[in-house]
Amino acid sequence: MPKNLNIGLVGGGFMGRTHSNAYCKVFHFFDLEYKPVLKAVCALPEEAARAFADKWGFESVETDWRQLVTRPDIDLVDICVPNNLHRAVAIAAAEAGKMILCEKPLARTVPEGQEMVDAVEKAGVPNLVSYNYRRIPAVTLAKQIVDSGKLGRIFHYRANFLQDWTISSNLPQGGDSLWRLDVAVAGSGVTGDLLAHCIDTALWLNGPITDVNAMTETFIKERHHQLTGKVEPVGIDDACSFFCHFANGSLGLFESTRYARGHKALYTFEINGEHASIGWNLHDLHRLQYFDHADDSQVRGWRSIHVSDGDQPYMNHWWVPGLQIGYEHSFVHQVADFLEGIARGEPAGPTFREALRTQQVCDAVLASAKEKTWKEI
Ligand code: SOE
Repeated sequence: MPKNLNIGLVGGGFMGRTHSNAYCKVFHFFDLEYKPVLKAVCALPEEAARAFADKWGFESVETDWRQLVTRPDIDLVDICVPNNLHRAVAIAAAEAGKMILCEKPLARTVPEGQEMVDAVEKAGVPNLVSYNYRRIPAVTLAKQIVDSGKLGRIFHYRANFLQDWTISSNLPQGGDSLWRLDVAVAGSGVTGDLLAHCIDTALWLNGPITDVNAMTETFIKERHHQLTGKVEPVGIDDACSFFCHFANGSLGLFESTRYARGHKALYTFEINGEHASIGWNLHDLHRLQYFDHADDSQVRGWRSIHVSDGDQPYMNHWWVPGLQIGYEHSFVHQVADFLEGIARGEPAGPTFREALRTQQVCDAVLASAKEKTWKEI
């Protein structure tokens, strides 16, 4: 018989929906020892919390996260609130002995993230940071191919995350839906929000980054602030590019912006090795591009692998071979891996400690751009 695992979700926005959907679906598709139960959601105002609870099937609501994290009937606290609250909620949840799943980035800064790592490790509670793109089957397949050594020595790692939703100068900053533009809440702009995804995948696939050299730009310097009602300086980076060295000797090139007109959420990466290369693109997320120099020269070329067969990562849990899945499923896989890890006593990654490495790269990138110099990690 599976054991019930009571979920307490803090935050009822976009990410709260992706995580709730994952808890609803995971037990139908994966054989798990733990069955998630949507016990409580915490959001403000209370009507919004009730509406969210009714829609997703949460049994109860809270309006103060401190109440939620100490409730004896909650086993797992899921943090889906803006970045400035991650630290306080995570530390309180750890002290209350709860398992924690926290949205990315871990924190606004390394010192905040370090406190969170210390808290979960002191409490000995299972913990995971939601870098969901690792769990797109094509990206997980890329990890398996890299780990098999098929690429040989790696020369280049290249990644982009491009959006265009903040180009208008009339867009305000701050408040429920636009906190990502408010540096006090978000910590940074595209670096913590988008490049953090690219860095997490890169560290996972290609190992540690040793030093970085970055530039950032804030194209729109002032915006109306929704909470203060005043026009205030914009403190986030609208765009950031950096290059770096990896410990394995390869060179990295990363770019992210919210000013690439026409691109809504285009995350791409490519790895070039001595024998083979791989590439992936979020807008074609079920495909992995693969070039193998060992192929017969007459038919050698880029293969576009449709990652939808039962022997490819995660796919045996879904429909029948050939029927592809999408973005939402990365969150279902994340919950499945987290719960399986808890059952086995082997944590799924990235743990808070592993996600702190991404935070270290983000902080070094921002410091490098500010000081116009190389920064070691
Ligand atoms: C920002 O627009 C955002 O929603 C990020 O916060 C997510 O992490 C990313 O996956 C999609 O874009």
